[in-house]
Amino acid sequence: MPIITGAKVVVTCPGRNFVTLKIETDQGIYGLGDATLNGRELAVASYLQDHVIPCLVGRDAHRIEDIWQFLYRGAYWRRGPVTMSAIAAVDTALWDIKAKIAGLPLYQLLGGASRQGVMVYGHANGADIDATIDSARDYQQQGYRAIRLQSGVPGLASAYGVSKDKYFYEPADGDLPRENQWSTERYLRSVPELFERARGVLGNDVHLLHDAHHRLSPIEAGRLGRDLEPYRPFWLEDPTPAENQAGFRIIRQHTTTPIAVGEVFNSIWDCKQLIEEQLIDYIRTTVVHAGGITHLRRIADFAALHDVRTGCHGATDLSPVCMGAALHFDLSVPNFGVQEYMRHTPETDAVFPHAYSFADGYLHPGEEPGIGVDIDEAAAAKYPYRRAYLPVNRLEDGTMFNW
Ligand code: KDG
Ligand code: MG
Repeated sequence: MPIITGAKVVVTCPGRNFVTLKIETDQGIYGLGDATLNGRELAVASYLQDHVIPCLVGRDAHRIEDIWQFLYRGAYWRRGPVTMSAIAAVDTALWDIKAKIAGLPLYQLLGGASRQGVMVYGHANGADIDATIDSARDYQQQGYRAIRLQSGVPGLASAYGVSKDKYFYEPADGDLPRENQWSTERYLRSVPELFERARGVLGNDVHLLHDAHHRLSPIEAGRLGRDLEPYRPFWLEDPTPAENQAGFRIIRQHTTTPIAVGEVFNSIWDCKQLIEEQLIDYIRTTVVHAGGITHLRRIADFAALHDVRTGCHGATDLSPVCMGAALHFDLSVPNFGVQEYMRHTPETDAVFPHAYSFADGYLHPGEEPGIGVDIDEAAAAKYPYRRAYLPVNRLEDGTMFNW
């Protein structure tokens, strides 16, 4: 049995911050896990270094479930994004080790491929509707079968999801939180027009998605969903903050637009009512923020009982290590829906060499043993940590609002 001999946390900032756990074994095989929590990176690094790694040394790396239960059930303080990202990193690294020892790509250990590739959605955005549609056409020409549309809102100086760069969007862009402005009224007027025009230009064969980024009340979300119905969106994401899961009943009473939620969830308990009552259609929890492969499979199996499919978060703050692991999960899970894919910068790709690749609208995790993602520690050392925050949001009268 492979014994854990040590582990270390690598923090690097090749354009943005990433936290990576590397677990080593006495067999010379190591595993990697992503532990990046946007804007709170060092909290997870400390949790791992100071509280988790000392408990790992000497354990059998094959006992993934037992180590997961030790870190979750064994701890008095359960759940929360910091704890669950740390557990996720350990879990992912252990699956990486197990698959490397087996000499198989991870998806083979998860039951094998259920499909030929993982349909991904790209991010089309622009300062106005014309620019967003141009960007979407570009994605369509590259072969994307699913595209998220986000556009600047007339009257607002900046909007969530609109990047300065053509391909690379990085919302965590201030060493202290920048302040954005928000108006639900202006936003609700502009999105249906975006979708009407986009459907006209892009046709019916491409899936169109939209992220409301927790900005609406349930009844406002119901109205937006209803207004978008003629353009058949694949999903409306994060329509409203989900602390009050029962609030989603109101959305369901008003629209048949499919609802996706959960990129900020960290455990099955965050989505229990949403799934049980079939208040959502896609669950967006992913490997790094929801307890790793082990817990994500548990969520997906529970979701399958209620006709909810997966739609893993895949923004740039999820490192290539998370993306690689997510793709093995996506390829194998029966109730797969779609995978978000925001390309990383060339600097990030150089720090994390990986086997996954894009073709014809699909990503494939590749056939390398393990998760197929490595870290070049010498390259990582060239990019020291830089504090970076997501912005905050205020209404036009100065009231703090949801980001
Ligand atoms: O860390 C926050 C980002 O990942 C988030 O703002 C991106 O909403 C997002 C998405 O759907 O990718
Ligand atoms: Mg989102």
